[in-house]
Amino acid sequence: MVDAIHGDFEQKIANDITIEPRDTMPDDYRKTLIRQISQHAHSEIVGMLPEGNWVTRAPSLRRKAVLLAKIQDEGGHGLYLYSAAETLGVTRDELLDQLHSGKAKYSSIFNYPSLTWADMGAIGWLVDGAAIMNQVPLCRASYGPYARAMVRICKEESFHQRQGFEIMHVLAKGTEVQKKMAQDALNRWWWPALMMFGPHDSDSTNTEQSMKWRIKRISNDDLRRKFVDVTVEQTKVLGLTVPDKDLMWNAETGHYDFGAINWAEFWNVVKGNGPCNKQRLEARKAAWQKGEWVREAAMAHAEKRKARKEALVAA
Ligand code: BYC
Repeated sequence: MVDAIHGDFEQKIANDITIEPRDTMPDDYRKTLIRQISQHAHSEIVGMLPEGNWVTRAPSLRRKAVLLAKIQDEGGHGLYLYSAAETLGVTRDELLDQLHSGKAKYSSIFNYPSLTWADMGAIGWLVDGAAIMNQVPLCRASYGPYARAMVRICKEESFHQRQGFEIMHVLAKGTEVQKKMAQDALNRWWWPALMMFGPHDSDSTNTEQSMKWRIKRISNDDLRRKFVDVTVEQTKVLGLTVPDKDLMWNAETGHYDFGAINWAEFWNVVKGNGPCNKQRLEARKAAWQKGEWVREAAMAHAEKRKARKEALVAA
């Protein structure tokens, strides 16, 4: 169907004109966006949990305040993303039902435990670092509400990454025990961080179509390679070692070659059998149940305000 202002959907995509909620769009485009944006939103709110584990044990008041602010940002990212998904005609309740029933996916990375304080550094540095690499191109995604939400999210993620790197830097330049702790966190988070980018392009079911629709701008493997190139250099600054014996600079390609990813582990985690999948889902469900009175109170307040406004208009 042709839109008089910008031409049809395909033309808008070809001309990099964003698709907006009221525009005509193919059903599959809408479905893909709901899938990706909601998975992303779920990842943000599940991603609050491994860090929440360390709020009461942060080593100083400053560290605690920073960690709290970061976790709060992630809750905010979830809200922007759920709102963006809602513009596609799905309700937040439907999306949360899918999360709570275990039907919806969220990022594999958040099913790993945060065992020491150094994990707060590794999560910020590696997990948020991988997230930025993946999300900066999404600021140019073809769907307007998603692209605009990503702009603010990326700015905040960038601060998160730096605070993570700073924690790692302090530990890596500290006592022998602290350095060991930093190395151990790097060892445990490195491979799961590489898995965050998703399966190899040859095994990725959605990439080809999502790139045609300009939702995704860069493929899973290309983003992963960019991440390795940048992060290996940062590891050198820390004086730590990437846990990959096959990692080697390749002068011909101008990129690092790196070892094989354990895809069996990745799919096992995605299917719900990772170290913390059960715990994460239980925590989200409990938070939803405990929050019922807050939702009810907010609705009652909103209805009261609406009634007062209507009465004023009528008077
Ligand atoms: N974990 O065809 P593919 C954050 C699934 S939050 C689980 O390549 P696509 C942060 C994939 O869904 C980080 N599942 O998929 C928060 C698909 O299954 P379905 C989250 C994964 O969508 C707090 C199947 O595998 N970021 O930044 O083209 C603190 C085949 O994959 C994963 C986003 O969500 C995975 N890692 O590409 C700190 C960004 N990877 O859905 C940080 C937005 C793949 O067909 N999302 N799968 O059943 C994306 O950019 C893309 O969805 C992905 C995957 C690159 C993740």
